Amino acid sequence: MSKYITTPIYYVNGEAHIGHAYTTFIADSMARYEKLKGEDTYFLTGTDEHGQKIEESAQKNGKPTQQFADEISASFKNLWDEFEIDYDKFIRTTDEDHKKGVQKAFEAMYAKGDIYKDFYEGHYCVSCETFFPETQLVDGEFCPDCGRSTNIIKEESYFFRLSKYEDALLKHYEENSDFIMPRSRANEVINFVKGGLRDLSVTRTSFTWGVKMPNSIKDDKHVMYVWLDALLNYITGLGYGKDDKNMHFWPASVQFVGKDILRFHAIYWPAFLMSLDLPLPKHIAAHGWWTRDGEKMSKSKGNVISPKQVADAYGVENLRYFMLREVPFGQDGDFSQRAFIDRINSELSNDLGNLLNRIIGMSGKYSDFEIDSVDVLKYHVKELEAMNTVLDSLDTYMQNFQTHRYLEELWRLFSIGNKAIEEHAPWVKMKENKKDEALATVALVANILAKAAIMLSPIMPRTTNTIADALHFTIDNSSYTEFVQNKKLLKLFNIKVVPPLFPRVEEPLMPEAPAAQPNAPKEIAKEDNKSLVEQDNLIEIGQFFETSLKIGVIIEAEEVEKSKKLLKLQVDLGEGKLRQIVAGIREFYTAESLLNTQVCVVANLKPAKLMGMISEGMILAAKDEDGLCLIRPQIPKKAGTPIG
Ligand code: ME8
Repeated sequence: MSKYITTPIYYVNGEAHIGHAYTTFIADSMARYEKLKGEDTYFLTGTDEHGQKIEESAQKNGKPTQQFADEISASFKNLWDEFEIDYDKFIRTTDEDHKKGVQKAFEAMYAKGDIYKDFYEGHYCVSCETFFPETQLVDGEFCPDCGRSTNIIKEESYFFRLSKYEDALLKHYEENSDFIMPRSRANEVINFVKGGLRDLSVTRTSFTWGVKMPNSIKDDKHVMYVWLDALLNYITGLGYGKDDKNMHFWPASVQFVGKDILRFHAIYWPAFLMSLDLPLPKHIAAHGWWTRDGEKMSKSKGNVISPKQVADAYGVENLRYFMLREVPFGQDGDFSQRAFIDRINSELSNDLGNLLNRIIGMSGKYSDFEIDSVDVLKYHVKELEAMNTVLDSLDTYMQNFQTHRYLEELWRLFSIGNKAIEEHAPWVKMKENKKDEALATVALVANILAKAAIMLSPIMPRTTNTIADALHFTIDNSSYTEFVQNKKLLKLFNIKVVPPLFPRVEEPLMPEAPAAQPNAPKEIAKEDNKSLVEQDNLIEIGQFFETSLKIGVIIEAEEVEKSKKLLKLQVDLGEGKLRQIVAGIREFYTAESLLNTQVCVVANLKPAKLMGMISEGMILAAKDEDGLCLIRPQIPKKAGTPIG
C-alpha cells in the first residue's frame, strides 16, 4: 500500500519559525520511515499564498503581493532544502496547476448542488481568515481563536452546504476512532459538529487576491475563500484537476497539522472530500504548541525562535532529535536551551556518541579495525534477545506518531550495548588471552549501533549515515529488511575512524530569549528641575502603598471550561495557603507554561466572582495592540515578597 504524508501549507505572511519546523520535521521523519520500510511514499509540503492576510502583509511591506509571496515562499523552500527535508513536491497555491484544480473541485461541488449563492453578514477575523457567529465572539467583538478584533462584513457569497454533511461526519468519527489523532482531541471536534454546522461561505468579493471563479460560473467579482483553496492543495498536489498523475497516493495516510487548525482539517476538509466523492484521509494528526522558556512566541515579544538560527548554532539534526524526543505527540512543548543542551550532552553525546567512540577505539586496538560477528551468538544470546525485543517494539510507536516513545525505546539499545561492555569488559578478556570473546562483545555492540542507526535514520538522516560509514554499511531499505526485519547480523565490519559526532555543549550557543523590548523612548527635552508630570490625577505615595503588591508563585494553573479567556490559578503568596486567582490571560499563556513561574499580585483586592469562581487577587500584566505580557521580577524572589 502506498503512503501519502502532508504538512499544512504555511502562510507566506512571515518567515518560518520553530513551530513550522516541528511539523515539517515530524512529517519528514514519518515519510523517511515509510521510505526506509520500502513503502511507495509521497510527501507534500508547501505554502499558502492567497487571502486578505497575505494581501495586507504585502501592503505593509510595500511590495506587490505576488512578489512578496514569491520571496517568502522561496525562503520556506530554501530553508527546507538547507535542512534536507525530503519532500516529493513543494506546492504553492499560486501555481497555475493548483488554481485549475481548485476551480475544477468548485465546479464539481457546484454541479452536485453543494454550492449555492446567498448573502453573508458576519464577524470576520482577517488573521484567522474565518467568520465567527456573534455568540462565539469574546466581549461581542474579539476573535475567540486569536483575540484580535473582528470586522463586520456583509457580502454576497457562495456557500458550501456544510450542514448537509453533519451526520456523515459524525458517523465517520464514530466508525474511525483513529481518524483524529491523538484520540484525546476527537471530542472537541465531535462536540463542535454536534453543536450544529452552518453552511460555509466559500467565496469573497471584498478583495481580489485569490483563485478566480471557474469560467463555467460567470461571476468575476468573487474569488475563492482561502481555506477552500488551501485545503484542496492536498489533492491538487497529486495532480487533481490536471493529469491525476499521483492521485493513486490518495487517500493520505497521515496529514500532520498543529492543533490550531484541527477544526479545518477534521471538519471542512472531510466534508469537501465527501462532496467530491473522494475517500477521507486515514489520520489527521494534530500536534501541540511550542513555547519558548514557558512563554508563547510572538513577534511583539521578540522571542520567536528562528529554526535557522538554532540549526546554525546546534545543528539541524540535533534540533530534529530534540523536538521529536522532548514532547509526547499532541502535547505542548517548551523550547529551552537548557533542556536542549541536556539532551545533547546526555543522550546524544554520552549514550550514543561515546558508545560509537568506544567501538572505534576497541576495534582499532584489538584487531586493526576489522571485526566480524561470527562469535556474537556464542557469547551474547541474552543481549541479542533484548535487542530484538526493542527493535520489534518500535514500529507501533511510529505508527502512532509517538516519536518521543520511539526514541526512548531506541535508546534502550545503547543501554544494552553499554551494559554488555561493562559486564564483559573486553579489555580484561584481551589480557586473559580470550580475544574471541573480547571481539564478540565489540561485534555485538557494533551490530547494536548499526541497527540503531538504521532505525534512527528517519530522524537523524545525516548523522546516521556517518555512523553507517564508520561501521562500513549502508542505510537503505535492503539493510532495513536484512538487519532489522530479518534480524541478521552484519558480517564484517571494517571500522573507520570518524570525528566525534556530538561534541558536548558547555553553555548556551544562542542569546537567551530577550526580555520584552520596551519601545524606544521618545526624546524629551527636559528643563532642569521642572517636573514633566502635569496631570491632575496625581496621588500621594501613601495612597500608592494602600495597594499591597506581592510576588506570587503560580503553583497550579488550569483552563476554565467554556471560557476562551480565563485561567484559574492557585498562587503562593507566602501565606501558608494558596490563593485562587482567575485571570483573563488564556489567549496569551498556556496553563502549563505558567507553572512555577513568578508574577506580581495585587494582594489586598476585595474577592470577586468570575464565572462563578472566587478570585482573590489580580495579576499585573501589560497589554498593547500586540498582545499581553505578565509583569515578572527580573530575578526570582521568595513568594510573598512585597513590591514597592
Ligand atoms: O495555518 N508550535 O498556516 P500557518 C507548533 N496556511 N506548531 C506551530 C507553531 C507553534 N508555536 N506555530 C505554527 C496556516 N505552527 C494555514 C494552513 S493548511 C491547508 C493551511 C505550525 O503558517 C503548526 O503546524 O499559520 C500550525 O498548524 C502551522 O504551523 C500553521 O501555519
